[in-house]
Formats: sequence, structure tokens, C-alpha cells
Amino acid sequence: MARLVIVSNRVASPKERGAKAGGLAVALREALNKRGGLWFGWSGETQVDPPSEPKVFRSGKVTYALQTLDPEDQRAHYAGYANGTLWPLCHYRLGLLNFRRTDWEGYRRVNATFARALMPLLKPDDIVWVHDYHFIPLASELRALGFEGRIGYFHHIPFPTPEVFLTLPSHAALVRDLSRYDLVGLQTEHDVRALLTYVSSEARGWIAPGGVVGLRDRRFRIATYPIGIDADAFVHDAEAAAGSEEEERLKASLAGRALAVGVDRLDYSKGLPNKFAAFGELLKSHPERRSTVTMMQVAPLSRSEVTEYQALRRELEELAGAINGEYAEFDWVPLRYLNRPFQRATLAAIYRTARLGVVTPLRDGMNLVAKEYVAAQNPEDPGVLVLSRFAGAADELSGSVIVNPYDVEGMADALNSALSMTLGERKDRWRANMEKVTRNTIHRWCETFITDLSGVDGYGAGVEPARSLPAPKKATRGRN
Ligand code: ADQ
Repeated sequence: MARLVIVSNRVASPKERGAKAGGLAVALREALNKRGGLWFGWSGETQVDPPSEPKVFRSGKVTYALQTLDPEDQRAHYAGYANGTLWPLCHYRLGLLNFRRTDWEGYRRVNATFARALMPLLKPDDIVWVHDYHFIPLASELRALGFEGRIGYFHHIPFPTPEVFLTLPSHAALVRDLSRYDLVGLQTEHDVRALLTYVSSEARGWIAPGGVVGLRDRRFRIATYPIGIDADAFVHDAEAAAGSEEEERLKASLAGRALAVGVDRLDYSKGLPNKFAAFGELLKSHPERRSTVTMMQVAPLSRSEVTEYQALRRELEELAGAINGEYAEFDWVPLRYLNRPFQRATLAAIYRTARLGVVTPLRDGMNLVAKEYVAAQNPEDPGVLVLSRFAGAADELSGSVIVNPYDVEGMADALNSALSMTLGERKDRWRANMEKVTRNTIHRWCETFITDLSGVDGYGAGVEPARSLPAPKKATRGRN
């Protein structure tokens, strides 16, 4: 079996557990533990004139290789281009997009640095799986250094439609970079369509059935791999939470009121101001709900060095204060707003207690919180998921109450009707959602991607120039 090499910006250390190690990191570690392999990424440290070689250590069957970066390169790469340009672009927030050439150059420099550090550790038949928008040019850099093995890329966030993508000055270079991979995985069909449309209409590529794409001298595949969660572990944690001290404390604090819960990183893509406004609107336009429902928003701070995130934090503090100032009673605080992370077991207890899970991002690649909320429910008395149509998860979780997060009054009405839903309807909706959550797990996601990438012939092997590919039946032909 070929060795698996995973590349991600953040690498979960072997000892990291609980709140810090997210579901994704745990799943990747599990995939590596199972078959053995190498996990390569940023060390989390910066240093002027950093060593060109990564720190390498082994734990069990996994070798870790962590590269330290120059502070200015790291800033340009992470806060600059990845999170100041690509993140807003892919979340359709053009007003927040900053494009600076120095950041773009820093982004490419860091990818080149990573490729140089990784290359000596690679064997020709390795399968390299690169994660997320921090590393789009990594395959180009590895190919330039002579690596001809299989490289796959998974994009965890949405892929924007061409109209939006074209606003990025470096759009053509990024798609050329994507074409240096053998397999490009996206979360939803919508994302795949967006990229394929760009390839055929802007990049003059060929598209064959099955998402095989010909672009210049490269042939690669673009396909959907909807990410999931470790459903069994969440069910287990939620069952263990039943009757736990934490759950009892939470229930006692609610004094018989319904709980609506939101769990999101403090990020502008998550639609938190609109969610708060919708809850305020619920209390305003449905006064009978006052004092009968409490909303809890868990929002750990994220990228707090970026100005837009600092502004969002202030906005939410003001909104929460205004809602509580307006509606609180001496024995009821309508909105509980917490900026801290929790252990997974505590999150499971919160989800299970909540009558509503409120997941209303303005745009989201998938949104794992939606799936976690479903998995944590008591099958005999499940809560209702209120879900944004712009979360990737909305494609699968059709049992949810689907909302438009830009429509604050519509969301307030949806919250109101979800609170009144009968047990029968709640059960039907939950079953439909749970079926998807248990089918498309994180393990299935990992296995499918790795199997598909393993099946690729390898860069260069048998690849014809795209223009000489036969036009397949039903193929969409780009402007040529
Ligand atoms: P995120 O934007 O981080 O992920 P999401 O998919 O919801 O969004 O995952 C967040 C994870 O963090 C969940 O597992 C959640 O439990 C955890 N988490 C959130 N708040 C927490 C808290 N207070 N304490 C502990 N854990 C907390 C990106 C993309 C998503 C995509 C994922 C995976 O933006 O669209 O679904 O990657 O591909």
C-alpha cells in the first residue's frame, strides 16, 4: 500500500485532544494511524531566517514534519492572502476582499518553501493529500521540483461562481495551480459546477463526464466529496451526556425553557449578526415567546489578529447587549453569548438539550456543526435543525428547516414555527437528516478520497495534451 502524506496548515500534535483537536484533525490522524504515513505542515512558529528543513519526529506509525516560517512570509501567507483574499472571495464577500501583490508573492513563497521542505521526504509512489486554500500552489511547486507521484487537493470552503472568482487578479494562476493536482475535491455539486464552468468558459478547457478535465497539457479530475463527522462518536458522547452533571446543570439553568443553540467560530461567514437579529425579531414579533426560549451562542474567537474579525466581535457584543437590555427579565437572560471553546462531550450535551440547532451561515463549505447537532439528538425527542440554504450541509440535510440568512424576519418566523413543531414532525425530519449523517461520515470521506486518488495513474503517465483528447459524448466544450 502506498504511503499517505497529508499536508495541512495546522497539524494536530499527537497528544492534542478534546476541544483543541477538531473533528477534521482527529479524522486525518486516524487515517494516518491506520495506514501509517507522514503529516506535514506549519510548526505554528515563526523565526527570522528559519531553518530550511522541517522538524521531524515520529509518534506510532505517523511521522510529523513541521516547518517554521519567516514572520513576514507567514503574515503574507496566512493573514494576508489566505485569509484576507481567498477566504472572503470564496465566501462571496467581495467588499472584504483585500488583494495586495506582496501578499500574493508571500503566499507563493511560503508554498515554495513548504514544497522544498517536503520534497526530500517524499517517495515516488507516495499519495500526497493537500488540504485547503492555504496550499493551492503546492502541487505546482512540487512538480517543478520533479515530483511526479499522485497529488490530491481538497478545498474545505466554497468554490465561488466565475462572476465572483474573476474579481481575483490571480484567478488564472490559481486554476493553473489546481490543474497540477490529479484530483481536486470540493464539498458540493454547486462548487463543482462553479469550477467546471470557469474551466470551460474562461480557461478554455475540456470537460468529460465524471469531472475529468483537460486544461492545457494537463488532465485531472474535479469531483464532490461531501465531508462528514464521526457520527458514532457523537452519538456515543451525546448518550453519555444524558443525565450527566453538565446536562443537569444546563437544564436547571433553563428552568423549563426551550434552548436554541448556535456553535460557530467567530467568523463573518457564519452570519452571526443576522442570527442575533433574527432572535431579537422573534422576541419582538412573537411576544408570547418571551421568557419561553433562551438562545445560547457559542463563538470561540478566531483569527483575532485580522481587523474584520475584531470589528465583528464588537458588533456582536453590541447586538447581544441590546437584545438582553431590551428583553431580559430578572430571572431570564434571552441570549447567552460565550466566546470560549468546549470539550466535545460538553458540546454534545448542549446540542442534545437544545430544542433548536440554529446554523445560519451566509456561506459555508459544509458546516460540521449542523451534522454534529443532528447526531447528538435523542431519537425519542429530537430537536429541529434550522439551517441556512447557503451551507453545503443543506444539500444533504433536507429534514432541516431551511432558511435564507439574509432574511431576518423570515428567519424569525422559521424559529417560531420550529419551536411549535409536533413530536411526529420532529422525528420525521430528524430521521431523514440522521440517515445522511450516518451514511456520509468523515471516515467514508477520507476513504473515498484516498481510494480515488490512489486509482489515478500518476502525473504525466499516459497524459495526452488536453487539446488532443477526443471530445467525449455529452461533453461540454469550452471556447477553444
Ligand atoms: P469551520 O469554518 O471551522 O470549517 P465547521 O464545519 O462548522 O466550520 O467546523 C467547526 C468545528 O469546530 C466543529 O467540529 C465544531 O464542533 C468545532 N467547534 C466550533 N465551536 C467550538 C467550540 N466552542 N468548542 C469546541 N469546538 C468547537 C471549515 C469550513 C467548513 C467545513 C469544514 C470542514 O469553513 O465549511 O465544513 O472546514 O471541511
